[in-house]
Amino acid sequence: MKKISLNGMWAMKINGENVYGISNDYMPAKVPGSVYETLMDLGKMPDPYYRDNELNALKLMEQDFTYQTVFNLTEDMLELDGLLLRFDGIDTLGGVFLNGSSIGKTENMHRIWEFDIKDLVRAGENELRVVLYSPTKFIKEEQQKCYTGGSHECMDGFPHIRKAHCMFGWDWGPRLPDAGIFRDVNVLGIQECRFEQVYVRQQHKSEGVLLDIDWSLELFGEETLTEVEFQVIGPKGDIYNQTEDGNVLITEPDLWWPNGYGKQPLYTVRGEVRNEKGEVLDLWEKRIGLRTLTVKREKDEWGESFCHVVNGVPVFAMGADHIPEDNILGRVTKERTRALLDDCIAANFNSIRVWGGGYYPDDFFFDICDELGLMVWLDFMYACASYELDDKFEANIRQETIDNVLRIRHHACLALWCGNNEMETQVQDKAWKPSPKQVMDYIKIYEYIIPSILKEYDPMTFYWPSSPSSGGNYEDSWNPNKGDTHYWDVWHGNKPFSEYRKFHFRYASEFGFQSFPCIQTIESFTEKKDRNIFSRVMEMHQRNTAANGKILNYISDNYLYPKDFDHLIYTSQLLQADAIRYGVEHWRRHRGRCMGAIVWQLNDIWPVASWASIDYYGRWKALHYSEKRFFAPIMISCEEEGEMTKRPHCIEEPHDIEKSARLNVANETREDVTGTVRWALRNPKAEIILQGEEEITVPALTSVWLRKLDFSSYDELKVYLTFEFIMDNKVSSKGSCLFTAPKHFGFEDPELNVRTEGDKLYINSKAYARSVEISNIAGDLKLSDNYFDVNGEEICVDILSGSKENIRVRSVYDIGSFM
Ligand code: BMA
Repeated sequence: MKKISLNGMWAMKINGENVYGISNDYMPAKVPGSVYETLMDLGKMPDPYYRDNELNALKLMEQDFTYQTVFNLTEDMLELDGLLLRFDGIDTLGGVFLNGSSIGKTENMHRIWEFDIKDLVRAGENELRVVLYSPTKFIKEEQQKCYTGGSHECMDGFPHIRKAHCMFGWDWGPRLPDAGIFRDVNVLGIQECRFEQVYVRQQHKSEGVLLDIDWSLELFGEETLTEVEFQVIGPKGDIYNQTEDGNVLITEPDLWWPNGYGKQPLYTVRGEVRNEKGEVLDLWEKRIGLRTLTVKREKDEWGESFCHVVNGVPVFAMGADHIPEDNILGRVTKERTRALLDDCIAANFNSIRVWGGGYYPDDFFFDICDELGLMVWLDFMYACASYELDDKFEANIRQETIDNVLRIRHHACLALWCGNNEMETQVQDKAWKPSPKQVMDYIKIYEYIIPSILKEYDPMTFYWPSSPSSGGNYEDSWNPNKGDTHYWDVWHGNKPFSEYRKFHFRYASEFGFQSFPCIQTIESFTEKKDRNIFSRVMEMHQRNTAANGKILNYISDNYLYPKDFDHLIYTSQLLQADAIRYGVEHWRRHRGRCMGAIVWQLNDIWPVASWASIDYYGRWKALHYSEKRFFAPIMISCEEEGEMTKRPHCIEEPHDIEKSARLNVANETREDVTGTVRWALRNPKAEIILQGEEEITVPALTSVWLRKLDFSSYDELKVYLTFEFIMDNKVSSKGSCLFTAPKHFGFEDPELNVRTEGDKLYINSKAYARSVEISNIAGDLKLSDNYFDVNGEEICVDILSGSKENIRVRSVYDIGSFM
């Protein structure tokens, strides 16, 4: 097959008067690219992420746009049996014109569009035009014809268009429904035939892994004799050929594992179709990983399990929910995605859930997840809405499903396909006022159309109808003891962190807590006068209307009133880290009953206050460092009782309360581990009052409880507990806990200081310093650890990247000290 790339500089114009007063002349535009990207590159439009620039950028989308290019074809191309124009992604509503004739329409950004151009092209120059129609006008018009409801932060009518929903706004995202040609454009020249599809099915047997390769060809010319041959190249370059029955047997297979459980070897499967003359007509090449991967759902004493099983091993899923990495799609690059996913590995993730309100990620996203060992829970792109199914919509989403299943199914990382985000529960609860037909349409789409396509195209991958769900059919959807759960009572429901302990979900696929990004990120979209969380600009960058109130409310429960804006940001990040740690540690302590903790959310689409652990610029919030600790394969944690759980308000009539600690060590590796648990009860100066230690063995893939320690006779305002797990003379995991809210603890000034020696930082404290933050003025510091506790000692951390200049430290002690 011949491929002529049409990527490069095209021309683009705005059709009509626009908010920026830009003329209707053609201007140079990059393809792949978008309207916003082009106008920003040319300096014709200000950055829509700055202050409230979003508002004008949204108005611009009421226009239509024309993209135009000219490409050359040679005589010999014209002689080929098939000529196709292929768009890997158009956003979204397009009319495609070749040499003045209409060749088709596009109406779904999630699909691949191919047009037969054989009879329309000529040797020499050919003119290609793509007109992109206003997405905002379209949804408005369609909504008038038929009501479909959905998330209130998103624009009315968004379910009518197959375009990343969050481009129309979300509770963490702006309304910037850009338009463009966002993936590759090619002319494909086909001689005789091409691969229509190739499916590699694995059978894990005692003699090795048998690859059963199923393929089909799409014919363009006369039917001729062809030969199809496959070969597999192992991770060390070893070659495996097909046996007579067409299968390939991999003896001594090197299995693929999620991060933390083993390595990620990848095998390349290469196929060729040749004609009688031996000419190669088409090539197919993909990398696969040898593994079995499914979800175990078995009745047990608590309900029904929900757990990834990889190569027979039950895996506790640890990770976060992924949203699109940028509203301007052209800014999502392989390098940026790799940096984000590397950060997931740095925080000990083994999983990631791609949330259904965005778009199906690029191939490189899945390639990187294959390489890093991140299991992908992949939602189909439907979220928080009700959809109206008619013949046209059905045909459209059928092809969308087929395109994406064919594109993604071979990836080792693909753990699960999921029908949608939160729709089973929301349609059932009539959250968006679905019509009775829409309630039925829901079942038709997610429990018939999509699964029947998967049965045909990817029967080996587990399918789950919705997240959350207990298995579908609107049955028991909220059951915490069955299927996966989204738990939002902490945060949306204003419940205290300890509420997490009331639940032992089988798999928590969403739970989250918001925070503000760090000051440097806030500076990127504000002027000095905006830097107050209730300013108009800050509120434009806080899309969950109740959120600022919630943050302040949770601060009042936990911390002293922060002395300034910068300490408010810091405190919000500590709260976020505290909250999520509270949940995850609890669920890991109950490994076996709970088998997944996927934090809402990993990343941001623009600079904003949100649930993300990594902000838009890739800066780690306190939560991400905390994730590194509480997702560590071997983790010690403490289930404490104290004022927060027994007497949350100090004005209650005085009564004795339990102050106790139950330590637990969780081992998420495939080996048993033996080590020493050491604990110490300390005063605010970090001096030890009482201590103990115990040697324990934690069997592989379990968690082990230690006996309860009772400290009820001590003053909760003056003691705290430190604990660590030591293996081979090294502390592998540690932590500390208070028996009162941090706001009421009698902290003493730790007189923190920091010194740099090469790539190391030494942090020194004279007393208990809780949640020590190390930062620099540039806001570019990445460390081996941060936001940790220092117990009147010196702690060393590695500088992984960033400037060593102007480094500062602070701790909880500083939040409320106005002196
Ligand atoms: C979840 C998600 C998102 C949303 C988040 C925070 O339910 O599925 O729709 O952004 O909550 O509210």
